[in-house]
Amino acid sequence: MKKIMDKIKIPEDFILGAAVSAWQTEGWSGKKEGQDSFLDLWYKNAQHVWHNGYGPAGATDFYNRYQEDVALMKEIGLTHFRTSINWSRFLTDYENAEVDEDYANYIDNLINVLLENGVEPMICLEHYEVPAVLFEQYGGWGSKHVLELFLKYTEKVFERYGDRVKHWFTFNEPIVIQTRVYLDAIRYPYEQNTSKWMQWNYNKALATARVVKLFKEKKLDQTGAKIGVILNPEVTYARSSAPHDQEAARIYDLFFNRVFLDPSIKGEYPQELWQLMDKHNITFDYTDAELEIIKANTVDYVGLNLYFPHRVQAQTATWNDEVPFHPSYYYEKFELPGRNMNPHRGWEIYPEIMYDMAMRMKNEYGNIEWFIAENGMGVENEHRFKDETNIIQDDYRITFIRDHIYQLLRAVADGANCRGYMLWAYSDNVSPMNAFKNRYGLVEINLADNRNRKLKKSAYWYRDLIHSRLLDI
Ligand code: BGP
Repeated sequence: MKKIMDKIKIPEDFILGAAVSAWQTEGWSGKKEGQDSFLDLWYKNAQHVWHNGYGPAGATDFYNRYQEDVALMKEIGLTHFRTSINWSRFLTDYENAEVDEDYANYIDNLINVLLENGVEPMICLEHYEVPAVLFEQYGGWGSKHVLELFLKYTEKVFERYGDRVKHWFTFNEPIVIQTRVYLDAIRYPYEQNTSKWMQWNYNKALATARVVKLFKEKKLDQTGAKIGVILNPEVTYARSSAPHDQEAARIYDLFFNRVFLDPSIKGEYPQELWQLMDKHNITFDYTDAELEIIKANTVDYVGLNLYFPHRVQAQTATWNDEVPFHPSYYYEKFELPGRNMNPHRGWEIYPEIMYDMAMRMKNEYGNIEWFIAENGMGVENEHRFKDETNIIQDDYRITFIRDHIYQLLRAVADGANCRGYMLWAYSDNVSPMNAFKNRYGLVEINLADNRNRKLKKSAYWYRDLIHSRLLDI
């Protein structure tokens, strides 16, 4: 690593940006009858997840206030901004892909304003925004018809914005919704069903390959644009070097990481995963022609969302054979004694995940280009850290970001092909889990005061980092 005094030089082409998603910021302003996403349904039916009455209805009102937000992004100096297009709002008719001109114009304007201000847009086609009606009618991503509708939607998006957007992603964390729905059974329809979970995983991996194919057919690859997927690999550490704990971690990795990393980057599923699916009778429906599409259409790059480590050991409980198969047949989580915690989110803070994942990308995934698409720290009641100038003094966030970027730069120095860091989040926003309880933003959204925006101390720190490209150590 290049050091200047007690600072590390950040490579000039290393992206320093920030992310949000459509649903988590836009609010329901302008949303039409029938345009609910799956998450809207969940929020409408689960009042307990609203935070003091604030939730996705108002969100940060980004839909109306994006110009103000882009001005702040420019002030901070963000080179890249990632958000999504809300599938459920982009169309008025999902079967025939009829575009909602109001929403599509808003996206047009947003992209233009970003570009005019020197902020490169990174656009994700789905960040948990599957239309609710497709879930109710067809079972969501379990259905290949929904996959076809996703392609119709994507085609319209490419036609409309393909001339300007250079960074595209199919999904954000494609494993998450079905994990909550079919493994954890904490979301509608509250059914533990590992087969359905696998089918969703497969259909989304196939959808990514089909979108990559479409991208090439539309010749977007010849415009300098790239297409990828944003995954959330769970950087996994076994409790011990004992064979049973190592095996638990290996299987955990197959089910939760390689299930998307391998088809997206290598174009095929690991043999060990086929064997496990076979053994437990959870193999998804597929055709050889589909597997060929996956093989021929791998992504250009990947975004990785890394927040915390996952620590596993071999399952200690005796499995009740009457319970349907669940991957935890093989593993259980454990908490490392004395770990450094973010108590607000219940997540361990362990910046080495960055370095360890980077080395894995280098050694196991052909050193494909990638970047951190999300990493950040959610904290409750941040207003208590306001100083006399009314600015939130979020030094804990500065330390968090610095420590994580440091590990990335260390990996880059060791040959990792990591191209940047996108902080979660540009601003405070609505979490699918608990609305506005935990705040992640560089920018405070003051809900009680007309959702006014104000930079936090971390925003000034990030601004200085972007300008100096020197990281304190
Ligand atoms: C990621 C999601 C984001 C965001 C973030 C913070 O997994 O991609 O959308 O929500 O996590 O997590 P949470 O909101 O659950 O605290």
